[in-house]
Amino acid sequence: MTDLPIEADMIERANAPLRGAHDADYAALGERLARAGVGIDAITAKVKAFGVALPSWGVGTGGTRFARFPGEGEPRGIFEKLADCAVVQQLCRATPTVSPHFPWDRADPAEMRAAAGSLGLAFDAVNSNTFQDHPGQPLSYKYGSLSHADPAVRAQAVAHNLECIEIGRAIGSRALTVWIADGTNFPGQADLGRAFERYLGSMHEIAAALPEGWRVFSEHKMYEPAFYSTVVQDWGTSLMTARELGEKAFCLVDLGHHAPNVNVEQIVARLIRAKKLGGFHFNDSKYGDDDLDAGSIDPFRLFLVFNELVGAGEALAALNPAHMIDQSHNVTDPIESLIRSAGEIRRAYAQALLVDRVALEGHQDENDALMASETLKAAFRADVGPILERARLEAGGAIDPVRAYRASGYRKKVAAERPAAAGGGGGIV
Ligand SMILES: [Mn+2]
Repeated sequence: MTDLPIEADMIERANAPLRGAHDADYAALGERLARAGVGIDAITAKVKAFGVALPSWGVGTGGTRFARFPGEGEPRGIFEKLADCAVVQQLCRATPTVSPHFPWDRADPAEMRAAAGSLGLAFDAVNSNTFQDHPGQPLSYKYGSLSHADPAVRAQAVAHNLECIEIGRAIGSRALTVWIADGTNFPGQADLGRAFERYLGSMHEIAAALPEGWRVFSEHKMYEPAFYSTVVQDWGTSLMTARELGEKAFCLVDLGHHAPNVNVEQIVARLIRAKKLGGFHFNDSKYGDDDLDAGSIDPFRLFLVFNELVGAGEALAALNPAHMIDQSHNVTDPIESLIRSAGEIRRAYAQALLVDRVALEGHQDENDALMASETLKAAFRADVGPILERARLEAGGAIDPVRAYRASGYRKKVAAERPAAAGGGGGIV
């Protein structure tokens, strides 16, 4: 039996007053799409099948680079994080999996798997953490981890990743995401070539330990905490890594891990072409690795990423990239922010499904730049809200999940049960 945090009839009660307007809006959008030869139910079915993993660290307050302001009722460990994730999933029905981070989420794996199962959740990729020192750890990562000059530190970092794989096996995961903070602050601090060679050597050891059917994702990030050079700084290095490691290794694109204005959708297109697109960390940013809610700053960019994914068709299906949210910040209720991100990611997907690809290709072939651009914009401008509502509703979720969440009183309830946490783990990943 399940121990779902939101009472089942609460969602129905929240939906009841919205149902009439939703039905009318869905019918109106259906009629409009039918005029363009698009069947709304087929789009809804695809959106309904699209899931994105929640980051375990995203249900806590991440903080800024300078300070952390704890929220009320923050989860104190993985089991309370799973309960919060279950709230998101119950209401939006778009987030059936959780991506855990170790050692932040360390607990008995059998209990983790059972708890997730009883909440209707499963686990997506496990994340290793060698970007900070942990209590009881013999050697420091201050000057790097998988690329450290000292083989003993590298061995410790490799061993941690192997442990993550073991935990992942036990909780039903099938992928490991590796992001390292290794790099330098000053020219000359490390040899750029030798540091990368050492990183590749460590990653070879990790890749060799992957069980059958597993993948390892290499996540790049341009800078921070290293400000002069980062060992895995961009998709070129990530692709070199994935190619060198072989068939189980892929690249993970975190939307916020690039220089401002970089054409991320083109990177996605290139990684699909290279058959090395492994997955995403969805979020949004204005300046750097801001980890803001997906689609909150530049929804058009999110749409353009999905346009590449949908446009890739069979090539993408073969890659089956992992969809994960990576966000964590300071000023909203994290559950509400995750609900919003899941909705915006599905929105971008639904809009991308509406692109008239035959027309687009025709305009491209005829060099009709204006009509090609307008064809994309027409899909982006479509209000697919009723489709998102219907996808949630049909799966037992809420028409308006944030409103239903607020009506549930969940935050108030957990605030009373969970004393204010001092730690909880950071979110700069
Ligand atoms: Mn990330």
